[in-house]
Formats: sequence, structure tokens, C-alpha cells
Amino acid sequence: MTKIALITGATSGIGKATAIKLAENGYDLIICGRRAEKLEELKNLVSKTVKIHTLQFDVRNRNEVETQINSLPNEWKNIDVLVNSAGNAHGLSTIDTGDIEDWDAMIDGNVKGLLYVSKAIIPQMVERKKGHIINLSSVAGKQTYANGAVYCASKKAVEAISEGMRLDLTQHGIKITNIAPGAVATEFSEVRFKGDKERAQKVYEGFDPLLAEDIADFISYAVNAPNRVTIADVTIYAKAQSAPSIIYKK
Ligand code: 8X3
Repeated sequence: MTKIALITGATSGIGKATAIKLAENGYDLIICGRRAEKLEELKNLVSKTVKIHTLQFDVRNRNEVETQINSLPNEWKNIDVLVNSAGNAHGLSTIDTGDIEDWDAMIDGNVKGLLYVSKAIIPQMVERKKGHIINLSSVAGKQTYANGAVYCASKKAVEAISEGMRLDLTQHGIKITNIAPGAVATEFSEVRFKGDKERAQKVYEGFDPLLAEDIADFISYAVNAPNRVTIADVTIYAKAQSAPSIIYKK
């Protein structure tokens, strides 16, 4: 039987690359995101080979998340793989100058949103005694850097949630994979810098950054590994990066 993967944050970056990759792998997909036109674009791109269902919601909105996931048609309810890819950085500021709205956005999306989506999907995995949850953390979850206290805190929370999920769900046959990427050239920095494209581009200049496809390739490896194998926790850096704040640029 074809497996079903649900991907949040599927309209851009790692989520989108993962949708394309898992479609190549033959997964039917539930693609989730905030932007209806982007969801349609992606649907048109991948629906030639596999079945696609779209859900439009903001992970920060608990009501929307619950209503949309609970109202999935029966044939879409048995989700085998959940990829929690939705998440963003908002601002890069010292703790004394940081904007509380940005803090709320990061905690609400990266932490609470991930929990809302997971909570709506885990019960059927427990019942069926199988499933795989991929949580997109960050190297920011491994090591705090200056100006990033709250973003790093939100990703440290993802690390703790991945560990906790593994402790609680392994007994039910569910695998948890935590992935911590370093600098990946996506819309990430543009969102962090609130649309300042020039500043965002500078982040990825002078070295060969990771691409969203590199992370998607790894997710594909993790979900297609033999059933006996759990890839528990992986950090992925670009070759030129050695720590969150250390990148060797030409
Ligand atoms: C993205 C990587 O180093 O900008 O999570 O925090 S970093």
C-alpha cells in the first residue's frame, strides 16, 4: 500500500524540497502551508505521479490545525510519516533590543505549532503501532549564538520534544528523527531579516551553503531506511561551516 506523508511548511524551503523528494519516492502527500497559491503550485508540480491532498493552515492557529487535520477524508487519515518542517526565525537582535512580537512568532510557530500538528497526528500512529516523525530542529538548537536567544531557545525546545517523543513513542513502534541543519540557502534569512533580500543574500555569500535538497535527500534516506533502523539525531553542516557562527568564507 502506498505510504502517506504529511509535510508542514511545504510551500517553501526544506518542506517543499522534501515534498518533491518524497513524491519521487512514491509517497502520497498531504502538503500543508499558509499560502493557497503556493500549495496549488506545488500540487501541480508533483501530482503527476502521486496523490496529493492540500491543507491550508497556519501551524500557530490551534483551531485551524485541529479542524483541518481531524477533517481529513478517511483515505488520508493513516499518516505514516510526519515532517514537521514549518518554522522560522524572526529578527536577529540582542535580548535587550528584541521585539516581543518576534519572540511570540518563533515560540508559537517553532514550538507550539509543531506540538499542535504532532498531537493531531500521533494518536492514529499509536493505534496503528507505526509511524515516523521527522522534526526540523537547527544547529541553533545545539548551541546558542549572540542575537539569537529566542530562536535558539525555540530550537532547543524542538530538541527536547524530539527526545521526549522518542522516549514516549518508541514503545508504540514510532520512530523519531531530529535533524539539525546549519546554513541552508532558503527564504529563511529573508524572513529573519523581514524581507531585506540584500542582507539575506550576504548570509550565503562566499561559501557553498547547503541546499534544501540536501536536507530532503537525507529525510528520504531516513524514512526509507530498513524498518529496524532509527536515525535518531543528525547535524548537517555545509562543508565550510564548523559552528553556528563560524563559516569559512572566500
Ligand atoms: C538555521 C541555521 O545557524 O541560522 O536554523 O541558526 S542558523
